[in-house]
Amino acid sequence: TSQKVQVDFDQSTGVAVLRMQNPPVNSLSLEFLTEICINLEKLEMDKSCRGLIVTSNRPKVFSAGLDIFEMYGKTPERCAEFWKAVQEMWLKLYGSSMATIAAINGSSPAGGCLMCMTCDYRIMADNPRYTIGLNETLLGIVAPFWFKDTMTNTLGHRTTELALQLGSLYSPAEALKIGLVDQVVPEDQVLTTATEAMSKWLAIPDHARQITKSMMRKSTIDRLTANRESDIKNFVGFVTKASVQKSLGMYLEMLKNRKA
Ligand code: CO8
Repeated sequence: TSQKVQVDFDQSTGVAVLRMQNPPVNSLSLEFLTEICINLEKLEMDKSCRGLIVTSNRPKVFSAGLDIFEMYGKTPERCAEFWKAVQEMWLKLYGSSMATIAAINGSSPAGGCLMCMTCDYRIMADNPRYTIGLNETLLGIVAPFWFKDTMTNTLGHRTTELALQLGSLYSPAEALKIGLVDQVVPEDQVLTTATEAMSKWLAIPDHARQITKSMMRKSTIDRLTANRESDIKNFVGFVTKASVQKSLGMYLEMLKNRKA
């Protein structure tokens, strides 16, 4: 464990809890993503670790998604390195052989929503101020195909079509209704509910659950694995465009003004 990622592993249950703590809003920077990946790899290699609960140690926010500053005013080389780390995080989580549960104790836009959708099961706090969704279009950017695939696998084609084009951010109740989360519980019960749910997942023989999970997700994972380089090129080309930089600048300005 380290500064931005706190991992507590319970030997007796085989369940690890990974808490994100990258102030103020757990935005996914290159450094933070790298730390998350290192911790995921360690847990994945530990055969006694069968379940993973991902949650936030920050108030009100699960994760604000990708760090917008990693996409704003950066060199193409740096953008490429950043994007590779985003891919890596997704590949590790979506392909994890552990049973994974997102304990969503705050807002979770864009990359934060992606993280949640990589998990096998999602539990969200019932606070109506929290939102979750892939809001990329609101920033003038486009969710990559594997974000889209992950959402399609979760919600189905039509709901994803609406959600992605409109950049919809859903309240917990709305998210439950469309199946973006599986359970909504009082805020102080998110983690205990996740722990209870995990025991159900771990009651299934690991090998049968793992092979089934892989069967459901393999084609989606293979699609990115086979196209990582072109996906990086595409991201760098898109995000460094003057028009996209302008959109991101305006969005950052909006975030700042909204506060005042
Ligand atoms: N990246 C960097 N900084 C951020 C981000 C972010 N994603 N989100 C918030 N911050 C900053 C804010 O600007 C603010 O900075 P400062 O204190 O210097 O003014 C600080 O964090 C705190 O933010 P708030 O005051 O807004 O905190 P709140 O608790 O009121 O709200 C929210 C928290 C709900 C998370 C809110 O900050 C928010 O909505 N943030 C924006 C989230 C967002 O839209 N993220 C999208 C990122 S893009 C992405 O993840 C996928 C991109 C896919 C690539 C597409 C291909 C090109």
